[in-house]
Amino acid sequence: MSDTKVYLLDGGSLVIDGFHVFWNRGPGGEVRFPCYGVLVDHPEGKFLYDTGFDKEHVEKVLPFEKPLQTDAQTVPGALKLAGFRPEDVTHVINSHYHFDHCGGNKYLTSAKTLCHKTELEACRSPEPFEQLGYSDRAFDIADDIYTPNYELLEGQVEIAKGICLIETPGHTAGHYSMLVELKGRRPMLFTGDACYTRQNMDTDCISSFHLDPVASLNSMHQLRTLAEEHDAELFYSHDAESYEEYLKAPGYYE
Ligand code: 5PN
Ligand code: ZN
Ligand code: ZN
Repeated sequence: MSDTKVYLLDGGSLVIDGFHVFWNRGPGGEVRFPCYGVLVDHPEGKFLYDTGFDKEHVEKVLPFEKPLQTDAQTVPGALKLAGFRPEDVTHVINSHYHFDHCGGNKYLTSAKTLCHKTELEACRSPEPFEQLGYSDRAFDIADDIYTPNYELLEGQVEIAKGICLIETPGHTAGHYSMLVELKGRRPMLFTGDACYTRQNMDTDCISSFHLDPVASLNSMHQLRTLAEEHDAELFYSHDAESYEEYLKAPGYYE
């Protein structure tokens, strides 16, 4: 059996305000940040954690976020760079169902969709202040796109040997971070939106998009502790500076 490989699939970038990245702290002003998916090529399947945003959706619903996405930064384009086709993906896992993490699900029609039970409920009946975040529901539309084959999860789950989903609620109701163990390097801990950037972690400052700020802060602390315990490297969801240093497909971690 081949060993596990991890590919980061570049998904383009969006703009939000500095006060959204650093809640009540800022500084304000435009911040352009990356979006990406994580393909774990594993003996038990090909697992894709997060699928970025759908450019058409953002242009229509949130044009003020100024989406940049080339064809190579769509899910099919980025998979191709890594040497895969959408049909090869066996499992889709979304950290949560904000539009910038599930926009490419609609391409992955052969995959099983792993989903936190609470997150699916939350995105189907969002609080008023969550409606924009949960505005792209194409992934859940049964008729004209596809019928996702959901498997609902709760708690901490090892979805395949060495791939563990960690509950990190607060940003949303049912958020999952992901820890991946590899043969040849430190474990990789993908925070998802439980921590946008290294600076959020280092300054104990959560993002302004959240369901529960106290739970958000606790989840960020949980990730810090987990990284220390496992000697894991933290990979942040929207950190332009760190992202430059990450290896992107066709490169991979193993
Ligand atoms: C990138 C981004 N923009 C807007 C929102 C929102 O309203 O909730 C989450 C979110 C985002 O991640
Ligand atoms: Zn989010
Ligand atoms: Zn996000």
